[in-house]
Amino acid sequence: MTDNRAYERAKEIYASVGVDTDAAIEKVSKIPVSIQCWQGDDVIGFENKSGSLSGGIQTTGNYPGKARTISELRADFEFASSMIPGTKNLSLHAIYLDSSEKVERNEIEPRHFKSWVEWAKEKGFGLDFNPTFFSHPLSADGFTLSHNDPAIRKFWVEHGIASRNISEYFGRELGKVSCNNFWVPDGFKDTPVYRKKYRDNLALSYDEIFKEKKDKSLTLDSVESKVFGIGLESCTIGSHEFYMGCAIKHGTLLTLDTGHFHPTELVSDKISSVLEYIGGIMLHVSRPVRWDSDHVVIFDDETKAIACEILRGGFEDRVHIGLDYFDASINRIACWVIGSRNMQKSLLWAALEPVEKMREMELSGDYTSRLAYLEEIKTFPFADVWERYCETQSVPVRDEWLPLVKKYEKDILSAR
Ligand code: RNT
Ligand code: ZN
Repeated sequence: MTDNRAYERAKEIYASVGVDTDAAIEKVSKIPVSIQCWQGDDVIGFENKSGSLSGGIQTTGNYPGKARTISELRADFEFASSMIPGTKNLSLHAIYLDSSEKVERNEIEPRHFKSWVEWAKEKGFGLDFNPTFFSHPLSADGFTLSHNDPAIRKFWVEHGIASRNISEYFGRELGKVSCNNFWVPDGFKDTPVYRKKYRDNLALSYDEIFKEKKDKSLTLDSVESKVFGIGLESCTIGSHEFYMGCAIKHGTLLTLDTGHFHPTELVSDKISSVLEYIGGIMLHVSRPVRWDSDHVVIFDDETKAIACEILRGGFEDRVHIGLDYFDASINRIACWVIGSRNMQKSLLWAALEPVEKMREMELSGDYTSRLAYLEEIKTFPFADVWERYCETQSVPVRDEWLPLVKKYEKDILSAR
C-alpha cells in the first residue's frame, strides 16, 4: 500500500498547475491498449508448430519457457494482464487460429477463432486481428498481394477478405470495435527496375479486398507501411506514400509503426498531420534500436511524446493504440508487462500535462514559459500518481510484479 499522504501532496502540486490527478487516472484507465499476442511465442502461432518466421522480420533470443499451445499462451497473457493497469485488447494474428485440422489461409473463418472469442468474453478483453502474409510457402519468394502470379495474388486476396470477416465477428461478438491490420512483407532485396508493376498489383489487391463495405462500429481495417525488411532492403512495395493513398482511397485507418520510418523521423509528429486527412490511426508502438528491431517499449521520450500528441489533440477516439514488439532474449511475460506498463505510464504522463496552460503560453508567444513548464513538469511527483493508478486498478505497484513473474517462471515456465 502506498503512502496516501504522498498521493495527496502530488494531487495538490498538480492542482497548482490546473491538473486534476483523479480525472487523469480515470481518463487513462478507459483508453484501450491492444497488446500483441505474438510476444508470447516469438510470432510462431498455432497453424504449423514446426514453422519458422519469415517475411523480413526476426525474433532474436532463445529464452526458455515460451508458450507452445493456445492454453499456455492464454494463461501467460492472463497472468501478464493481472499486472498491467487499464483497458486491454489482445491483438491476434491469423496464424493463432484454433483448429485441430489444417486450414488454408484463404479458408479461415470465424469459427476457427470461436474459442478466442469465448475466452475474451469471459476475461473482458477486446480482440483485434491481423491477416498473416508471412511464414507461408506462398510468400517464400517475398511477394503476396503484389505477386505477379495471378493465382498467388488471388490466394492472398482471399486471405485478406477472410480476415475482414473474422475481425467483424470479433466486433459483433464482443461489442467492441476490432481493428484489422494489413501488413505485407513484399519487397526486393536488390534494386528493382519495375516498381510500378508491383505497386499496381498491390493496389489492385486492395481494391478487391476492400470492395465490400463493413460496419465501422464492428471492424476497422488498417494498412501498415514500412521502410525495409531483412533480405528486402532495397524496395518495400507497401511504402508510407503507398499506404497514405490507400487509406484515403478506401477509408481505412493508417497504421504507424514506430520502427518503420527512417531513424530521425518521429511518429509523434506524424499523428496530427495524418489525422488532417485520414479518419483514424492504428499505432504499433515499438522500440527500434538502430533498425526495426522490435525491442520492448520503454518509458522514453518518444513513447511519452506519442501519448502527449494523442491527448493534446483530443485524438483518443481516432488513434487506436497497439503495441508491436517481440523479444525472445528475456522472460516473455516480463516483456508484456514492462512494455504495456510503459505505454500506460506514458498515457498517464500525457494526462498529467498542464496542457491548457502551456497552450496559452504558446499561443501568446511566450515560448520561455512553455519551455520552463515542459522541463519543470519532468520532476513533478509523477510516480505517486502512477502508484495510485496501479492501486485503483488492483495491479502491483512499482517493482512488486517482478517476484510474481519470477515465481511463475520457476513454477510454470521452467517445466515447458
Ligand atoms: C512487421 C510489422 C508487423 C508485424 C506483426 C507481427 O514489420 O511491424 O506489424 O510486426 O504483424
Ligand atoms: Zn507493426
